[in-house]
Amino acid sequence: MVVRSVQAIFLSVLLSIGDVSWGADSRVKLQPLFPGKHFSAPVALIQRPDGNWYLVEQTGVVQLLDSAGNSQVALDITNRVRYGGERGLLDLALHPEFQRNGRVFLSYTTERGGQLVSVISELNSLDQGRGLDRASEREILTVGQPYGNHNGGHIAFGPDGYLYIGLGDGGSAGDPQGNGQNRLTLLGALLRLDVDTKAGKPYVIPSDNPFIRGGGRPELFAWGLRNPWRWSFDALTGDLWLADVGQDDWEEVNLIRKGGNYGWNIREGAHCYKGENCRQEDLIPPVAEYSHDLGCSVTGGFVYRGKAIPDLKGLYLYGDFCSGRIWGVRVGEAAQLLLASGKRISSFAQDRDNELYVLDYGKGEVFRITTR
Ligand SMILES: [Ca+2]
Repeated sequence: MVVRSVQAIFLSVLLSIGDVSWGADSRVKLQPLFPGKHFSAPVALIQRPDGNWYLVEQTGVVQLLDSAGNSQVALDITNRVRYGGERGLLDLALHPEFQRNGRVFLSYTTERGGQLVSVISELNSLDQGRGLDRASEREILTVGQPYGNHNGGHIAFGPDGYLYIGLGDGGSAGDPQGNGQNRLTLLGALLRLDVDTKAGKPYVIPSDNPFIRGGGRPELFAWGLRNPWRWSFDALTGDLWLADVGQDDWEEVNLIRKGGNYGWNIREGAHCYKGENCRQEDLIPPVAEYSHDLGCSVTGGFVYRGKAIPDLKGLYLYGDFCSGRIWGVRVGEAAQLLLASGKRISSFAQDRDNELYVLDYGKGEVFRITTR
């Protein structure tokens, strides 16, 4: 308890002087990307091929920003979005051929007939994306959410050109419906869809999805997840790194394999979730984990493939929403603390040069990760 209270004091000091890069062992620092700009509940930042940015506000707004920080509202769907807590507009993804076809994908929660629903939809950009056309929205997939939390919501295209979608276990606590281990639900899983269909269908199943011939929903790519909050493909190798938010004790980082079962709610991190003994075989353990002494909710980042910080090359960066700590890890090695930032890290972002950024949910700011 003594250790815990000392950490609590340390943390409160950090949070109160959050702009200071803290500690002699800090290996990076944060530099404002858009000085003076404060966004409302920022949860995602995506750079367009032309260098401009889309910043996603959880309330239901997408801001378009140029490199000088000039912003304009590209999309406002606040009237379609159910916002609050872990609900809201949660992500945006650009089609790999965005420059040619202007296709933009959204992920958000809404309410229908009194029930919370996750929506994955697509719309077209106008004027090379200066505006996103609300009227062109068409739905790709909807998934009912039994509780308000653990909605996942991250979407991204893989190097294979398919759309990946992360969904949480449906919520509450402890996964009362057992969705994580149920391959017949889309909840608690990472999905993979082919959205380049010509037959008028919103999507088709990629021919090598693991359950295309049975054994589970064919949309599933990996399963046994609790609440995947931010994941990414290594820009060099294509490896898929995913952060899965823990329940009571352990936050985890996973390297995702096709068809893999990541253990929830049998295990939390590398530990049995309840009791001392649990099934271990066929459950893929995390690459890294940390206890709730060091944070409370993991936010996944990216493998650093930029040039500005050679020291970080090949490290997977991730952070914690509550403590603001940022770590780096390589497979088979211990995680390294890079910075105790004091920020409420809601997301990381990667630019065209593979340099990395963090979003601070607390003050609504965006920071570039730089050398000390
Ligand atoms: Ca797990």
